[in-house]
Amino acid sequence: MTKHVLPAMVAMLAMATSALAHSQVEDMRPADGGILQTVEAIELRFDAPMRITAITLTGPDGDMAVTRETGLDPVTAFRALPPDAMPAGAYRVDWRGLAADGHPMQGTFGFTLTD
Ligand SMILES: [Cu+2]
Repeated sequence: MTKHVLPAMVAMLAMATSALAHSQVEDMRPADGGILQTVEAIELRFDAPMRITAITLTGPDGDMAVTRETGLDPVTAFRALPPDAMPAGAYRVDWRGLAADGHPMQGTFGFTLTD
């Protein structure tokens, strides 16, 4: 039984530390799991500046071009534009970034476009 105490404490400490240290995603648009007819922009919000190093949009037919409005500076609000023509279907956004503390971060979310 005591064997399990230390790993649990380490895990709790790690969670507390990362919660303080990392820039965290606060919000994303479209919402994860959202069902929409159109998408005007892909937006990410962070509680501390994040340098987004890569963002990809995968649609029902594969990779799609994304136009960054936000450059490579660390930001709390990132914005990119999807292509004009987006077929109905399932989409996934994958991003990578560097948090304010220098740690690499990544995230994924998805949405569905209807006709
Ligand atoms: Cu960190």
